[in-house]
Amino acid sequence: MKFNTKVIHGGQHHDPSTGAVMPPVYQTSTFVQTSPGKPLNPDYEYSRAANPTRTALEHALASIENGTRGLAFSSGLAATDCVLRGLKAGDEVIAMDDLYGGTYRMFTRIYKESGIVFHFVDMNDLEKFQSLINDNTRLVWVETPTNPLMKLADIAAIADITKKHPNILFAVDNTFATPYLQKPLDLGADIVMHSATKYLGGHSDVIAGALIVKDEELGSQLHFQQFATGATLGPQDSFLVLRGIKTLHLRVQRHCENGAKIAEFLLNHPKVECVYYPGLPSHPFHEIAKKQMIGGFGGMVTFTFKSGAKQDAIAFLEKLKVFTLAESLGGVESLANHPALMTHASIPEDKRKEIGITDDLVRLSVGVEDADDLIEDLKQALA
Ligand code: P1T
Repeated sequence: MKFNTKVIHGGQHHDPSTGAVMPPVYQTSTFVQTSPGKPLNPDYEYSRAANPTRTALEHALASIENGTRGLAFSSGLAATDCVLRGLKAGDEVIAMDDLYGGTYRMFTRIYKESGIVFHFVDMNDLEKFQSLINDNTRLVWVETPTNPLMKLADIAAIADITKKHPNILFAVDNTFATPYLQKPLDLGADIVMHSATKYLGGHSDVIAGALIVKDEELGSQLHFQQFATGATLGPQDSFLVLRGIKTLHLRVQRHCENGAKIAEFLLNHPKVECVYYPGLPSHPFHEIAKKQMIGGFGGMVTFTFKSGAKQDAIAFLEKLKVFTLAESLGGVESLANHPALMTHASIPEDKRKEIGITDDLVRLSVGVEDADDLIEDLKQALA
């Protein structure tokens, strides 16, 4: 199947008991057994291990990312946590130096405390990256494009390096790109992670996470971690994400069109200093974007003010009318965010400055409204 068919049919079956076209919300914690240890249906005994609505979503996830196994979690961070739980004290992780603030907080305040060593590096410096690999390296963690600076990493080039080291897993947070634009497993990554709260769900009505892998053994190990620790997605939320996936291709196409128009508008605005959008030829990683993001460059646009003033960013955000000032991204409605004060406040100020999350930096999640209305809104707020 082609991608646009997979989002609707991939891994899906009509409900065997009723013929329902959409999988019912199996709102049940447990399943009947006919004799001790003999469930009526051998696939289901307790919903932490498996639930049919979650299974339907997990099959869809595996299908759209070209994996063999999908796992649905109670949040994006729970999905990330599941991967990190496989590590022990002394193991080392090499991570991109620009990450969602919550991921950075988990790495530095939870796992660093338990003895795991983290190296944060710009993955575009492949020599520097390679020089950090040693016998203790177990995981390479990349976001591309990154949140919020829209940096890119060359997934295939990193996979070429990690493949030479059988003990290293290479994970890609594909939240910003979505599988409509970018398929990390095809490019050589071992694990794809999603905050399914974002584009997969697509309607700002659910918190969810996902892991997808190609290797079946790795899939079983991750499922065991998830089952044994418990951060599974409930049936109602699984249904919502599954429904979201069915229009992913339509939505992302429009997010890309609107994102490109807004990036262009901001680029030509006299009060705007820098625009970070991988679709712009001036973007430092535009060539990598053209190579690995197929069909568009997404709906996330970040920019700074010519004045460099935090107050200008705040005044702009307070004046928006169509864009909503809120954390999160990837929903049908346009959102605006001040990373330093909101989503990335958990990164210490000196670290934020070091990587470029300045106080005049604004991040836009461009929705699927009419682009003219969005541009008018930005115009009046900038004025
Ligand atoms: O919020 P949660 O579903 O747990 O996902 C965490 C997460 C992981 N990775 C990326 C790239 C993310 O953007 C997020 C969540 N981000 C926001 C809430 C935000 O506004 O940036």
